[in-house]
Amino acid sequence: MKILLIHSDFLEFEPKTKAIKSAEEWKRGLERVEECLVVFTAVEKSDEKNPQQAVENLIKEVKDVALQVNAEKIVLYPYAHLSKELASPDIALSILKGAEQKLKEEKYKVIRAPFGWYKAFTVKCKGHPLSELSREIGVEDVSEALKKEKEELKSEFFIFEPNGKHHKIHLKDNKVEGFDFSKHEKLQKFVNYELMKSRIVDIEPPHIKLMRKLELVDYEEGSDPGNFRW
Ligand code: A3G
Repeated sequence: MKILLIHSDFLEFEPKTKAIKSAEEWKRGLERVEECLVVFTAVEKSDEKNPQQAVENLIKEVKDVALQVNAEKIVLYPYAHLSKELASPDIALSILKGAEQKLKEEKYKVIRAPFGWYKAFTVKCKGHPLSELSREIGVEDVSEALKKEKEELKSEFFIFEPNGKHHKIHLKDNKVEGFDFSKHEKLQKFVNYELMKSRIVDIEPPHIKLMRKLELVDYEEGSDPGNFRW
């Protein structure tokens, strides 16, 4: 994704003609936004690999600049002309909508200029050193992220006795070694379950997409990676 950030006294835009069939509806004519950070955004093909991370990385950059220039209002402006390798309109729009929602959740005022139009616009750049910035935002392939996680995850298992004695156990030839389970049949079943079955996630489970699409569950940014917010 490539973005151009302009800290502005005002932005005026007016959708003129639809550039694509799936252009969003717009009935309001000319729109004027005072005191804002305008984020001209071209979503790129590479962002399709991991749209969720593209949203996260986009809002991180935007928040970073908004904080530095002390802007409370953000205009997300689809601007295809910053790249030659554009994402499909569907994905581009969903990433912009995702960023809009997340920034709103963080109490920014967000105006999203309509997607899929040729628009007339006037922008008054403030002209201070941080008022014109550009950023290139990359994403990591989902499968690469999972691969990394797989490489980093290494589990060790121990059985602790009430008296504090502990035994490191491990799997060898599909048998658990390191503890005598002869008097602990149920514990053995439990340990087998924990150790035999691969607990490493190697593909994204299919329900994740559905849960996010239906907005039932998403990742909680305030916690360690991977924890859910319901
Ligand atoms: C304009 N200034 O750019 N990223 C951003 N916008 C996109 C993309 C993309 N990958 N694909 C389509 N119009 N659009 C006018 C939108 C955007 O509003 C663009 C219009 O569709 C035609 O490409």
